Amino acid sequence: MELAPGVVVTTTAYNGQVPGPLLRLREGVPVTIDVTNVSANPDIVHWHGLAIDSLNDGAMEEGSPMIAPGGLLRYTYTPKPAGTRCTHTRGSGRDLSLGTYSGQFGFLLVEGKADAGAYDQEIFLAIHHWGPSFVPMVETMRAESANQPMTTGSDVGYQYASINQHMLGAGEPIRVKQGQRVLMRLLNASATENVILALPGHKFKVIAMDGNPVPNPTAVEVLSLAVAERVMRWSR
Ligand SMILES: [Cu+2]
Repeated sequence: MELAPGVVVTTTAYNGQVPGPLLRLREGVPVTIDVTNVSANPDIVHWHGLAIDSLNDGAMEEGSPMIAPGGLLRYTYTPKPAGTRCTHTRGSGRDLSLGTYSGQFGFLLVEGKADAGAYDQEIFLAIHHWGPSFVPMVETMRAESANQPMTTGSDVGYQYASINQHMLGAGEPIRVKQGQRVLMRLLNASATENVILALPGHKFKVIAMDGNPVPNPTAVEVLSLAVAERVMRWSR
């Protein structure tokens, strides 16, 4: 994947694309999704934010099966509740080329009766961090009292960040016309980093968080997304 001219990362991805294919499902309408694992490692697909049975949920700790290399798994479930959800793989152990460090994530939209209202454009933005490595974790408070940095373990640091396929400045800009109403669906698909976003000169009206409608949509200048959090907002 070429994040920017000359900046290339190698990763595993759904159908060879990052983010993976956009899945649009209807709330309450059963689906069957076949996943073939053509990678060299056992894998699993987690359907994040869905209320479904544990065999199909794609969570090892709940007993969902892994997909062996070369194997196929058929997921069958009835998607609910409506909202901006996502798919991603799970786990990695200490291998930073696997699991949520990889490009295996994508948007999963469960469309319900409640509509987001009229809009001119719908834009999907997924944020991810690349080039992970273990870095020393420094506990600053204790470092202060000891008068020197104290390494207490390891953390993960990254070389690059991207929005969809590209680093800031390297991709196509979002093109809008004056007065357009733009529905943005944002996903923090980073393995470990929280994300703060702003679009100077614009405000975002947050209408859903973590895929679920907020009771009082509020206009904000800065959005903060925890890992795997999704925000849906209006931008003018
Ligand atoms: Cu998740």
